[in-house]
Order: sequence, then structure tokens, then C-alpha cells
Amino acid sequence: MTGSTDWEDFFSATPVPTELERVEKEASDFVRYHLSRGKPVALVSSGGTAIPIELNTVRFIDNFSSGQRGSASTEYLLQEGYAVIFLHRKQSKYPFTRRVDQETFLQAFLADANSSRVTVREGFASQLHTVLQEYQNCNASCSLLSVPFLYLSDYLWYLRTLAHVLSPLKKQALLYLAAAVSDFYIPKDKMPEHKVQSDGGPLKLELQLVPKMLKPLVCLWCPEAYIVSFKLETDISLLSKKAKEALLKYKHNVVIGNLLQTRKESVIMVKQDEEINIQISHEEQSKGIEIEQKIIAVVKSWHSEYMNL
Ligand code: PAZ
Repeated sequence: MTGSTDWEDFFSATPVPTELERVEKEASDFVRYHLSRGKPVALVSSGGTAIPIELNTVRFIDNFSSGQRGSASTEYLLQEGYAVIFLHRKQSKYPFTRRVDQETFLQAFLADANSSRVTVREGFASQLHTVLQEYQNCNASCSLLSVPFLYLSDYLWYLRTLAHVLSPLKKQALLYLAAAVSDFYIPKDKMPEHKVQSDGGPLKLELQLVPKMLKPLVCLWCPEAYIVSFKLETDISLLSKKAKEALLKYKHNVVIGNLLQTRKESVIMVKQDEEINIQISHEEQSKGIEIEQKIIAVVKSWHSEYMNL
């Protein structure tokens, strides 16, 4: 008997991301800078985590998450005065650029044939102006730190390290865990080295359970922070029950429950003494109002109460 926990075993058997040291240093500098200015710092996780099936990875298992929840919430947290560490899946939605349509992006500009001058066409300027101004304000105050990942293992290493880095902020730290984290994975020592061949017949995979990291996160890595986790279901009859169970089990601050099918229109927010429903109407949506704006308004108000306790 070793006495180690399943999460400790996971980290012992999982290689450290090559960028971890650099990320830890950048995040520590970021936190120190904002701590000295009395600004609260949020860690937002966003997007899906990929599970490789080969060491030389040709294929991986993935999930649906687009990064909308995390990237939009990051913008609203910045507006509410937080500095944000944005721990996100590479190539998922990103704050600010998510509001620029990739397909029509190049139509917004006109390149002069005789010089290197580029101008913005009429009709695109006002939309780009709003996004650029918000982006520039964020840059000027050094309020956004970007940490990309692709695989589950890298995500979990970064989560643990960043939680440790945030812990000196105590109650001023907010953890907002919107990433869709896989419950299953293939441990490194069970993965084939090379590309799985199709001439061996149908592929059978055995996936192991990923240890629940919310437990050490709440108890050890960042114990005084305000921690908001998300719960995704597809069956409405389970949602409220599962959200409450998670709160009871991990003893953190808030669980936000959402259904895959309606996640952009409706969520429940559950804390120890309260459960509320947040909704957004079609009319509000047609005016460009996003549910994340309402979620963040509530998170900010609950986090402020907590900081003042
Ligand atoms: O990234 P997205 O906007 O497409 O989806 C957001 C979400 C449903 C992944 C998020 O709100 C969520 O519930 N995350 C936690 C999922 C889970 O592991 O239960």
C-alpha cells in the first residue's frame, strides 16, 4: 500500500507539458502584478479535451465543446474588472476574435494596389471598431493571459499548476471551470506506440476513468478561492439533482447546470442556500445579448459577497 491517491497516481504517470515551466512563470508574474493592484483574478477553463489513442498520435477522441461559454464569459469577466487567465483548447473560440466571422473576415479589408496600405470597407468598420476597442483596452491593462492546450493530460497539469499560482490571492481568486473535460482516457503505458493499423480488424479500446480533480482543487490546490464548476447533462430530469450532488460532494461554491441541447438559452445556478434559473429569450438573443453576460453578473455578485465575508 503506497498511500497515494488516484489523482497523485495520475500525475506521476503522466508526462509534464513541455511549456509548463514557462506558463507557471508567466502566470505567477501576472498574478503578482494584479494582486499588487487589488484586482481579482479569474481562471477560466474553456473548450474540449482530446484523448490520444496512440503515443505517436494520429487519432484522438474528442467532444463537442466549441469554447463559446468560456470565451464569452472571459469577455464579460474582463468588463466586470477581473484579470483573466484563459486556459483554453487550441483553435476553440477565443475572446474578441470569436465575434469576427472567419468566412467574411477578408471582405472587411481593401488592399491598395500601389502601396502597402490596407483600409477597412464601409459597413464593417463599426463592428470591428467595437471589438478592437475592447481588445485594446484589455491589452493596455495586461488583463488577459492565454494558456492553450490540446490534450486532457496537458489541461490537468495546467489546471493544477495555475490553481497553485492563484492560491496567494485567497478569496480574490475565481475559478470558473467551463471546459468539457473527458471522464475517460487511455493511460500512457496502455497506448500503442505507433498508428493503429486497420488490417487487425475492428478496433477495441478500453478507457480508464479520469480521477476527479475537483476534490484536490478545492481541498489542496486553491482552498480559499471562489470555485464555480459546470455540470452538463442531456436528460433534464437529472440536471438539478446532479448539480446539487456535485456541490455536496466537493463542497465548493457554485455548480452551473446546463443541458447540451439548450445550453445557450438556459442554465441553473446552484449554491449552498439558493438555486436560480437563468434564461435568455429569443428577443434578447436577436439583440445580440448572450446568456454568459447574465451568468457572469450573478457570479460577480456572489463572488463579491464571498470576498466581503
Ligand atoms: O463550449 P460550449 O459553449 O460549446 O459548451 C459549454 C459547456 C456545455 C461545455 C459548459 O457549459 C459545461 O457544461 N462544461 C462542463 C461540462 C462537463 O464536464 O460536465
